[in-house]
Amino acid sequence: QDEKMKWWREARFGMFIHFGVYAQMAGEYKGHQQARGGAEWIMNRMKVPVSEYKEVAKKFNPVKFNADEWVKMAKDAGMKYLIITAKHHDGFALFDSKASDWDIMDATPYKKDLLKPLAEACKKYGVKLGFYYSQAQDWVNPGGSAARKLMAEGWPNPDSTKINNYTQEHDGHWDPAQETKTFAQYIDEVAVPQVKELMTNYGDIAVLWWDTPVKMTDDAALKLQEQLKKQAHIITNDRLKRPNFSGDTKTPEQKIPDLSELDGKDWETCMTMNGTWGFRNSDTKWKSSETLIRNLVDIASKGGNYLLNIGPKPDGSFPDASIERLKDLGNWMKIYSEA
Ligand code: JFZ
Repeated sequence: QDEKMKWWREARFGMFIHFGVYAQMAGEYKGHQQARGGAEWIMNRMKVPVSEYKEVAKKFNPVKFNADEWVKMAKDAGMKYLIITAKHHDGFALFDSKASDWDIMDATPYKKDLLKPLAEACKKYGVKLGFYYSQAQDWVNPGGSAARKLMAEGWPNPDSTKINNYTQEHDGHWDPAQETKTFAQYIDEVAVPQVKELMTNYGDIAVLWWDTPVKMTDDAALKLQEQLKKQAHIITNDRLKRPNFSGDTKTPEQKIPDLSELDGKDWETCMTMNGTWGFRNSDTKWKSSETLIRNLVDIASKGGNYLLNIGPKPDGSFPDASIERLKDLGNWMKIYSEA
């Protein structure tokens, strides 16, 4: 246990990457801005029907994606690991999955596994690779769960009352296509096989980052956990299922705990550079480089790790504001590692 945590405890700094079809929408639907939440939530917040969201995927073509560039930017900023959304709540797999057609191979014009080159680049540059996998919420693969959110007021759909009532009666779902299978079927037919793919096809995986265990059962959690045995040293967070599945690390979100809140468990603060995890054109509320450096120092001094997010643009490049901040962090790191 202590042995597998060794690199993580020394790492201090990692890169989070939220990338998927939502980047293509960038916080806007039919000319309306999403009112609340991260742009990666647009499908749920604005109740985009499954068929329409699949149409958006047909435009998702991240031709400027360059794995070496991404990993070098992380490494030059002083980051020791990288965690990418292999699948977020929209259920879209950024990798070649045999378990679902809702993946980058079959649903987009790009038709290349994005995680393969990323895994190779991580290996090449000595950056640890982790996968974020939304195990419970999946708004496209039938049977996945959906957090109950009312329709965003920013999208004045004339049917919003009807749709809101529908979501209340259908466990958060807004499209009948989401419910043609049971949650247990979704777990067996999509989640478990996909986690197996992630654990088998990409070499050494350092972290599995679970999220939002909406409707999770012990049975589902056990089956998913079983797949992790293929990676002897994998570290997991505490979001697989509560209670009983506490994982190795806890992940306070967007906040740095006070010393008095720490209980000896390993922890990692994940944070955005602006106000969204997934790319959003209109979000220009960037934290200053100085703030990010202070956060890193604060977190490191308390024994935690800082997982700082990038939301790449739909073409696969990083926003300029993010690149600038990564450079500033890297320069600061260089000065203080040589001193
Ligand atoms: C989740 C996701 O819903 C979100 O899109 C993003 O991926 C983020 C990193 O994780 O959001 C959460 C999860 C947990 C809490 C808050 C937001 N929490 O524990 O307060």
